[in-house]
Amino acid sequence: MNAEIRSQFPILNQQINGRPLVYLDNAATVQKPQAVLDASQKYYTEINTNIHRGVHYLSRKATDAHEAARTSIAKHINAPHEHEVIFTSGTTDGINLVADTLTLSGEISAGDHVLISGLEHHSNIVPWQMLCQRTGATLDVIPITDSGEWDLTDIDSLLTEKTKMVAISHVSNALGTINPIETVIAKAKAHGAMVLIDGAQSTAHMDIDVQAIGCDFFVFSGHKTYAPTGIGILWGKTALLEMLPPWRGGGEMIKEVTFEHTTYNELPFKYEAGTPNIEGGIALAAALEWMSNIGLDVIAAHEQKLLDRATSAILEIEGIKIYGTAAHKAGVLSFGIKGVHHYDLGTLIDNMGVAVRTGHHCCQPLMKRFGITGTTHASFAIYNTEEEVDIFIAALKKAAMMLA
Ligand code: C6P
Repeated sequence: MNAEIRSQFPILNQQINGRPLVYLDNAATVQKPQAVLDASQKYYTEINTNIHRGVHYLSRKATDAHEAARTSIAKHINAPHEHEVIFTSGTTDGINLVADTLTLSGEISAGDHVLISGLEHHSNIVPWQMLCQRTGATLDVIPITDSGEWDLTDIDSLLTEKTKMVAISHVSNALGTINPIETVIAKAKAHGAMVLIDGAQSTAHMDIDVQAIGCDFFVFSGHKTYAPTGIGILWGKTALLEMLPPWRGGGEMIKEVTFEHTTYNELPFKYEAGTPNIEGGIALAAALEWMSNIGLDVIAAHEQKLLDRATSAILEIEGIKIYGTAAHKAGVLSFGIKGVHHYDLGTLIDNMGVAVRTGHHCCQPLMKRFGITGTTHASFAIYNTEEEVDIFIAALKKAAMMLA
């Protein structure tokens, strides 16, 4: 079964430095299956034109395909209304949209608090910092335990009636921790705070049901869910999206423009100024459908098997330290080897055909929490094999010996 799935990824069928590519950088971006490549190609070879703007045949066809993609994506995340599904360029774009419109609206102001956690990606830190600088609000941070989990000991003093927004990640990109978002969402809701979930690292590994999660906003990136780069989704509750002001001005987001005054379009177009990534949206719907056809539970179970195999094998290496040892983890293995710099390690194993990520993973505050500048980081996807895990571990052992 895995061999059949793997065969759907043409990029994996190549040699790097004379060795078969072992691609373990999936948290950064996943490779694209043929079904998604076909959806992109079909768009450009059969449909391409601008949408919502023409009466000609292709324009209607492209508009229908774009809106059908929105419908399909809404269904995938169980959004109650498809007008709540906003096309963005990715997770970063979605978070900035929410933070900026909250700033513009005055919905968050001096004296209010925003709560994030200590393991957030910079994309879920900096926009809130900017919001705080612009509004006079205060940024609070859930601390992180040695195992890389939220330390919720003081949550009741961190999350109070002053907290207006709780912006937290579903799964940590740097450590793989699956965060107990339900606990924090329940507390946020008890205090009337809004909740944004950064789903960049969860959407490719678990079923997403925004209604069951109980958040107000959910954001993710297409490129981490087997779709192209430059496309993503912001889902938000109708009442909030109606209440917040438009973000960027331009075509499509307007109802009527005069030099004196502009009225704005209804949802979702109010937040979609300019020509969208039409092909990206269509390919994203194809990618989510492709994942659903395999089954998110099947994907998660496979990645867990690889993670368990890699974790027990890596512990045999002298001087190894795993960062992120939570009981509930997605397929991410972040580690350091005593006396070895992560860049040297990453470079050496790249010479052996193994692609891993090294560095701070856009989580500098988290690295600081562990007193390090970065880690080496392997992350697994449905197309990876047990054999690849063994090649990765053997390469690591060899590199560690050379660098010792
Ligand atoms: N993490 C990684 O290697 P964009 O760049 O907008 O698609 O996604 C940003 C982002 C936000 N939140 C989390 C939890 C993320 O993991 C990412 C992207 C990549 O881990 C690039 S640093």
